[in-house]
Amino acid sequence: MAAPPPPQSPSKTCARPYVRKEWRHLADEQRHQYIRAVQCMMTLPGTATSTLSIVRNRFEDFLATHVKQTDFVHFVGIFYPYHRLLLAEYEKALWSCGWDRSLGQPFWDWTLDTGSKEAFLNSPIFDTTLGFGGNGAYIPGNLSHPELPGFVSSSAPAGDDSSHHRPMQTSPPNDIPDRSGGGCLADGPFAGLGTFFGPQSNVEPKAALRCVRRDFSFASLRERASPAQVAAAMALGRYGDFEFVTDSQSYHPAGHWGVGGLYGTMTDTYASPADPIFFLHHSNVDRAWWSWQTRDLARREKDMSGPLVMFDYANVLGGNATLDTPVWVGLGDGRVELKVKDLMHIQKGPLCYTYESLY
Ligand SMILES: [Cu+2]
Repeated sequence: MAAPPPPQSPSKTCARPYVRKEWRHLADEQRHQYIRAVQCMMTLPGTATSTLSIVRNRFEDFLATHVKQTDFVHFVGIFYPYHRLLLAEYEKALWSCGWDRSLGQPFWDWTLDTGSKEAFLNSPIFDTTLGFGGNGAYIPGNLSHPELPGFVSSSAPAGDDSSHHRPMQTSPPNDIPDRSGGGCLADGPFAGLGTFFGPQSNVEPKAALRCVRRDFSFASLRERASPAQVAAAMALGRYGDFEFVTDSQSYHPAGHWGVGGLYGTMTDTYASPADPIFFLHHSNVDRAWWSWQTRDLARREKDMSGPLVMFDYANVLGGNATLDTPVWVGLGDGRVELKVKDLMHIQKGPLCYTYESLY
């Protein structure tokens, strides 16, 4: 099923792209409106509930499809097109919940918060009124702590025959020395938020909700999402290199680990969209891809590669993604399927948006 065209462009043209802005560049009333739209999604029925009974609402539709698809859409070629489509669908749901139709999914430009730990902790993104709330309470622990929220421990036995399919490298490479939280999200408009999803790919019904957790690690953000790291990514020549470096090494894990640390929901590769801040992080990940694409757009709107199988960058288990590789999101009635080539340009085909600024 093809995605319907965005509401502003009944024709194939994209005369008035909607604008994705940095969170702190939105007016206060717009920030309130965005938060209310996310809260509204949490009150509407989910289209995926008939497929997966633990889906409680429209917001969790996006969590559900991400959890079910994680093994096929990370550390693979379609990482970027998949998340581009996921956000485009999330935007439609926001609009149907009152979000301003001239605006798209706001982004979190992490580079603005890598200057100092104080700047990070005081970032408008974590504001308790006009943002997404702050850190969780501190919980002592390390990678071998028994209360890990379903981590795939890096000490798992070698030779485990599921290792091809387990995202070993998606866990932080070692303990996170400056992790500073770990407890439930306790302040801000989403305080007390929980889900039945997780940890990781677990979708079995449970007796109690699991809270969304935060475990800030400024070092993870600074070391991997600094202006220098972003500039280094922008200098890469081929999509295959750009995808590998940014997906698994630099700013993509930085945003997840900076907020999620060791115990936080954002560090859970599968269930991270349970934290609403996920969508601001990934909007900036997409902005970085578009920033890279527009440096040589004629070539890069056609440049697709990267493995079909997770972490198979040597193509031992499968081939590479191409412009004809299918990309879909949504479970059950909410499913939308396109091809990579439909998602290579943000103002062509089904997409019609722009960023207020680029890297
Ligand atoms: Cu993802």
